[in-house]
Amino acid sequence: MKIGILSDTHIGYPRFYEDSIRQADEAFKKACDESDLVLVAGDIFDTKTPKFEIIASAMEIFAYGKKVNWKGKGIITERLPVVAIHGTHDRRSKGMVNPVELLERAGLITNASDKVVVFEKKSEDGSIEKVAIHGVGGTTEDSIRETLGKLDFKPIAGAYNILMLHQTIKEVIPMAEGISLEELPSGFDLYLCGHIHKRIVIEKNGKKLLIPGSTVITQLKKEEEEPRAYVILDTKTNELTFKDIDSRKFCYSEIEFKDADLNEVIDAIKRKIDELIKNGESINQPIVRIVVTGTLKQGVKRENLSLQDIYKEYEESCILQIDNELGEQGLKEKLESLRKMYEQKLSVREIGVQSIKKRLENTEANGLDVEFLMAALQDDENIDHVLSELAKRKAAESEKG
Ligand SMILES: [Mn+2]
Repeated sequence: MKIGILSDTHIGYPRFYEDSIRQADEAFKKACDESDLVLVAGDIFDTKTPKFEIIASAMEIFAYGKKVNWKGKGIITERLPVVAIHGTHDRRSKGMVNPVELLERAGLITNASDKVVVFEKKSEDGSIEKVAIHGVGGTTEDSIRETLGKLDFKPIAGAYNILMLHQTIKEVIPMAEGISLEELPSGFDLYLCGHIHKRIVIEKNGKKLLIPGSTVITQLKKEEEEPRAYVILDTKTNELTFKDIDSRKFCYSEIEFKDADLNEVIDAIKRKIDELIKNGESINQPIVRIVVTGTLKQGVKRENLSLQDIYKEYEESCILQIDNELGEQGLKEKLESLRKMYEQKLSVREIGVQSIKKRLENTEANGLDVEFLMAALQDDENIDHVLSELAKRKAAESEKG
């Protein structure tokens, strides 16, 4: 079977409203045209209660799925082979109707949030191929394990099994709260996850994870520079092919300065923008984000960097965002702020000592040297040392008494 996959269309995303609709439209329609079954891994909408205008746009897009001749492609299952889950943006609490359920009730999608749906395709030679989608609607990071435990999904024998979810995956974003591939139930042919807006395929301990990425740019992060895409999965070969859509181009660049004056900064920003937008005239203005970092000449203030003229100059040629992260501190100012920090730290420490004393009042450790405790507890490996030290002191005290 050919399966068309997309995610995080964020229809109605306010900053790039038109893009969110047009790019979702292209990705969804092409995915329908090129496959026997389409999967959407959550965050179809940007908010949980979108305006009617946004819902109407989404309905127009998904109405295309009803016009496709799925039967002609060999699909023998009665339900619509456009399968979606809700994400974290279009999730509402239990008992309330979320906008993905609206699409379901309008007959425009098959909602696989927290359930399994199976599709069958009959080939020309009469053989039947089965694909099972095990859907997990987007949920909070602290409840996903419980949800997975309750659902207790197991691969169906004789089928190509896909676990579709919408969570942070630790292997992809290690710093964040999330769930690791290892914790996901095993034995699925593909783990499909929305939520992360960058495209990724990784394979670890026999688990193949696909993150299709969003169809619209939302965060203006460096990692979003790749074109937006949908994916075609061939279940026979297990091959995944990213198909770029005609998405608005996005360029990100950081420029670092050292003791620069304002003209230098302005010239460098302009040169960088020219360089970024020169390749390829597009009908769509590209999105350009420039982050300026580093230091300015002594006496030059970062607030005096006026970007208005640059914004005006490039108004026609790109959607521009410049982030001024320049520091203005000379050595003297830096020392001064360090001194202030130190001063504050000292007082915070004193407050800490008071509050620890209070907390120990009703424990065995009452009356012990809090200063000693504070010093010893700097390192968590010292806890055992502190406990043994406390025991010694107690013993010494009771001998005295
Ligand atoms: Mn998203």
